[in-house]
Amino acid sequence: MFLWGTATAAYQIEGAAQEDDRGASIWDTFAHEPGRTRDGHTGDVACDHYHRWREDVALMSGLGVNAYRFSIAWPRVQPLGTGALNPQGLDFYDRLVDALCEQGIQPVPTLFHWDLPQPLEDRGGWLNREISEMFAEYAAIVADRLADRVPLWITLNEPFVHMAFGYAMGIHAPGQALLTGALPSAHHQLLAHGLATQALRAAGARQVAITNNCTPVWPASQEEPDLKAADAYDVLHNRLFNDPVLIGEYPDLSAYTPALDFLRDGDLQIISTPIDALGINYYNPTRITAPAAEGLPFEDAGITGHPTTAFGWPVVPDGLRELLTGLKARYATALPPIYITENGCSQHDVVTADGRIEDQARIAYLEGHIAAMRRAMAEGVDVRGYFVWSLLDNFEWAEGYHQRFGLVHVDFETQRRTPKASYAWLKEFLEAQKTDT
Ligand code: IFM
Repeated sequence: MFLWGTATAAYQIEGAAQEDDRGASIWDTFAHEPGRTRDGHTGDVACDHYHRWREDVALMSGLGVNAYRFSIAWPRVQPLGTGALNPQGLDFYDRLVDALCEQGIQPVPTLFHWDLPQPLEDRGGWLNREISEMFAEYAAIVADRLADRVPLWITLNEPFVHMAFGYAMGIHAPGQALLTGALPSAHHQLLAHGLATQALRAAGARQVAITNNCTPVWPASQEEPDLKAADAYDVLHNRLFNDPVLIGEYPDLSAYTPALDFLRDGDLQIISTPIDALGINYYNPTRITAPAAEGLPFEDAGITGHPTTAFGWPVVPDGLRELLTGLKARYATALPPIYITENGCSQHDVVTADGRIEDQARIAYLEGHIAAMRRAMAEGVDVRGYFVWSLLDNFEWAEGYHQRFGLVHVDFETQRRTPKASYAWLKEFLEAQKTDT
């Protein structure tokens, strides 16, 4: 069965940041530091999903999706990140999973979507190799409870973004600006993925995946310096996270680091523990040119000539086909089935006087990207599911509540949910899929 779903993440929707013995995460700390997020927004309340989850499950049921990708907040399950578990945290996800199953919606949990327990950050965060083992311990705890009802598990969400924004540039939690010094955080996340894959299997999980956000990289010209810069960017954004998982080796990282001194014997075998699927998040391609000054070996050249989202991201649906066929060409038989675990756009949504949200640009975005995914499938890429980012407008990290990605509008004053025109469009689209098959 092809999975059609929506996606969310714990810190972006749950709220209830201090309830039922949830521990603090790095995002609680970061968002409360002055100047870190736009207008000082935090996820303290977010969409209040922790209390309104029944309504949100009903929205998905009304939409007609057969899958839901959500993330589990590690600090809810283990407030200190290791050791004692918090039964109330596990109970929350247990109830959610039951409610989804009752509605015929397959739960697809992600174990880490950037909300590291703060006590683990105090021990070095992902720069500390030991966190990888703690992550596997946490994965086993969650799977012991849920694996009987959860067929597909995702270990990490977008380790590239967590490394680049969180540890290299400091624009996401934990706010470190280490530039290439951030690379160990990538390795330790990947090691955590491998160890967790093994722990999940031992605890009865049937299928395990990792979600990488990938981008087709376009050189700004066919001149040698631009080609070289584009290759360096492809290494950092895509291959650093796909190669070790799928083929058990790192790409050439010499443009970034003289030595992989974080790598130990046996690590790559663990990281390349076979997975059952690869999650891909796609938003846009990236155009790269040679750097004008010393520093990183590439520069973002920007993409013009395409519509843009409210974030200013170029809308290039065929980039999804290009990405998927490119992955197949590169990894061939090492490429497992793919799930598009996120795709969607922020728009300047307007609520009309009679309360409607006519987000036609979002409909065009989704229609175009689904068509591009289907072209890739026709070219032989094995895609098994597509998840819209996102079910609800939510806390968009450093942008706070200023970027709206939802199929459902959220009034953050009242928590009122209003399905947008894109929700009605997707509902009709999904109904048509049922009659087509
Ligand atoms: O909101 C994020 C999500 O948490 C991870 N992928 C990209 C989305 C839009 O920026």
